[in-house]
Amino acid sequence: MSTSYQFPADFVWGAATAAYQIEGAAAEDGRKPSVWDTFSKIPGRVKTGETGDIANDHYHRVESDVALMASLGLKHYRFSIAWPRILPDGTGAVNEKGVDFYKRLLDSLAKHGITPHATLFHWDSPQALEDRYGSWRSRRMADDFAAYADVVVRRLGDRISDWMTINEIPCFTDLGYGVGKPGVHAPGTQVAHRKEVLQTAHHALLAHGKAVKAIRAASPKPCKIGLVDCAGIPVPVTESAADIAAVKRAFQDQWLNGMVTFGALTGRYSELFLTHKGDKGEVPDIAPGDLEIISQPLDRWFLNIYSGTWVRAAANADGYELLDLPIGYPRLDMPWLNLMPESLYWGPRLVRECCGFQGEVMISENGCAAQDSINERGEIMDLDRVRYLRDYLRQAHRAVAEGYPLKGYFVWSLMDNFEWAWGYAKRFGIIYNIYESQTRIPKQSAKWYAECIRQNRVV
Ligand code: GCO
Repeated sequence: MSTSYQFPADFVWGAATAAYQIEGAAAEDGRKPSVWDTFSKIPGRVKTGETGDIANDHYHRVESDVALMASLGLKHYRFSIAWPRILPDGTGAVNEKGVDFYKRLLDSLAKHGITPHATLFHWDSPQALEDRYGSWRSRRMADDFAAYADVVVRRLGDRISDWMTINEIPCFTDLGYGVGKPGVHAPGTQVAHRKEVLQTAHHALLAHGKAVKAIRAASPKPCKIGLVDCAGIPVPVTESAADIAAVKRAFQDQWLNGMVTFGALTGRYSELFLTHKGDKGEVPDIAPGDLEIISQPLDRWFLNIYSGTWVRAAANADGYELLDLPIGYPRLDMPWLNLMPESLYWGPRLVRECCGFQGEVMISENGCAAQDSINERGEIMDLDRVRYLRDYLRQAHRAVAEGYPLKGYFVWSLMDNFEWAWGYAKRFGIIYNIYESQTRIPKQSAKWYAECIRQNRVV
């Protein structure tokens, strides 16, 4: 069985996108700016000078995009809801026209038998809240996010039972706020001390916890809820007992794992995080009861995994060593996209073994940018992406085969889109987009992925 890479019958095969990266229609039907609208218009912040004003024009092409998904045999679709489309001022009056857009999307998905997985926040916070109180720098953001979650679930909860609260907390906190220099993601703020950066992550975790409660209270039907984590994944150089023990130590303090993964799943920031950051005065202020709110029981834990870090045991105080990559290490088309398929196996395993999480784990993003081109027959033969996806999915299969609770996989991304500070220069889609004409062309990887879905195995 295991060599045919067959998945269990109920394995979730999907594709993912995010609102600001595909929707466009940035000023239409009552939507007001998000911090990404503001940030992308500041010269130099996006390498190509581009914005998400039009993006994939998905707002006007929902029906044909969903039909295209259906033609690939996709049964699950992860997308995000734009807070400033629903609540243009961040709080207060609801923009029902914005809600209607998501109803159109959801009805279209239902028509094609595709299950929606909705992310409430994928980085596009309302500019109004940035102007009012500095968005994530304030605890008020957590309450306003929970109120927004309530509004969405009351209106769309009859059509959605799979919820993701927040996508990748480190990417809009740690990358949104810089010490001594502006953050490289929106809002692109400069702060004086790293503690202030970690404080924004703490507020985002509070927002997650409060939103979980709000979703459960407002949902008209049973639903499953999780947080989308981009945990740093340490991978043992050898699968020896010593290196595996080292990896479990390292998992505690890779990037913001010590806060996000451990805070939400165990109700405590990890011991190594507190030691390392405490020494430098970087641990955020934590009010009594905060970690209780942050660690709401969850049905699912979502991991966005693209790469990892090789680790080995070491005779130092931490018990591990993170290894540098040699020059020439295989990499896809991003500086950080080092080929490390084993990360897809170790992610689900470490969440279970280090945090004791007993719920379902899903890979909510995995994929790669590649230097795609159209050949004379009009095809995109992205064999590098097929190679990448196949290697990673085989490791996902290993996790399932060994009994780790990996229940699903969403490829990033359904189609090429606005890649944040890189603009449209980086293509992550399994569907190619010609932006000038908004023509969608399934790449070879899409055809390959469709066959995986059809056979329910890695082909
Ligand atoms: C991510 C983001 C995506 C990116 C992708 C490639 O969650 O980092 O969810 O929006 O486009 O990861 O960098």
